[in-house]
Amino acid sequence: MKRIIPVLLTLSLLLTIALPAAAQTAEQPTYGDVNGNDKIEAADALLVLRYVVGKAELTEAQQIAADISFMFYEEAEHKVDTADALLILQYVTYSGPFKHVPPIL
Ligand SMILES: [Ca+2]
Repeated sequence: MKRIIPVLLTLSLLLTIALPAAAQTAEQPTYGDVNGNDKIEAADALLVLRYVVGKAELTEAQQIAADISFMFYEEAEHKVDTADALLILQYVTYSGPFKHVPPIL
């Protein structure tokens, strides 16, 4: 059971990512796409890190898009932190919880 939860969460994240941009609203941002350019990339992780150290501002929708670690780790808090940046980078590099997930693009 412990192994299936990360798989289900990963699939949930991928389904969210795969939704067409037109179907999304400000209340439903794409998880991981913090800068809103319809791509999940290292630039999103960098934006999260800049926010964490106070060098960038994030809108409420961007904070929702950035706050993903709670989906993977029970102990994660609902706040934007370095764990979120790490998960975005792991998604980009198909490592960590994404290492068995085939590329969707
Ligand atoms: Ca992006």
